Amino acid sequence: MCPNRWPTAPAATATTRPTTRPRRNAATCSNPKYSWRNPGFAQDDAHPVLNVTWNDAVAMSRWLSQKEGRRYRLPSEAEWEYACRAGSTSRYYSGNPPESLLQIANTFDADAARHWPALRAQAQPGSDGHAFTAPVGSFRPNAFGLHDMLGNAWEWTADWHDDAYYAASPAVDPPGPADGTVRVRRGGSWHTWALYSRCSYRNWNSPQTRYTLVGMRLLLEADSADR
Ligand SMILES: [Ca+2]
Ligand SMILES: [Ca+2]
Repeated sequence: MCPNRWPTAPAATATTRPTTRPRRNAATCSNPKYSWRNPGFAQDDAHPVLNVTWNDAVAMSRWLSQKEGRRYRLPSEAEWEYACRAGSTSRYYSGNPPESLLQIANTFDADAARHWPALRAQAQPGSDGHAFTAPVGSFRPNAFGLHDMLGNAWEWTADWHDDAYYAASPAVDPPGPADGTVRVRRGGSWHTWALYSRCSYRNWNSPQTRYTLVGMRLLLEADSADR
């Protein structure tokens, strides 16, 4: 679908002045004119980075590890889900009702649907307060104190995707498949329906893919002195 149609309203007004022309699904758009510096709508440094590839995330973790002398990396898919659930067994760490997401996550809500009228039927009823990205930490954290595990930006994980992997994986701390063609992302985004903004839901892209919904969350390994 249509890189050159994503978004066309001036960034400064995009959150306050709904466009009258339906925009297409951002998930399939990757116009070079948009980047992590310019996702197509207003952001500042408090917002999550978007438009970064899996390769970018790995490069960032290597750079930061070298800079600080500690080990940063992407979480494995299992680590990510453990961190998202924080001991919960429900769809969301707020419970099972989709409407509970409004309290904990920035997803595709009624505010966002004003910019994509054709997708209104899929929108979360009600308002989470953000049509595009929200400043990180705007919503209450889960039981581990982690914010935005669901919604706001999809998060790359370290793992390759393999549908059959978990049927025969180690039960504890599975490290992920040894190889593959696409990397797993988790958690949903500001443009994602409640159905997909669950702790258990998986999706994936090639390591070279970037678009306006996908960012990263790096894990900092605890030093032995921290444990
Ligand atoms: Ca929203
Ligand atoms: Ca997220």
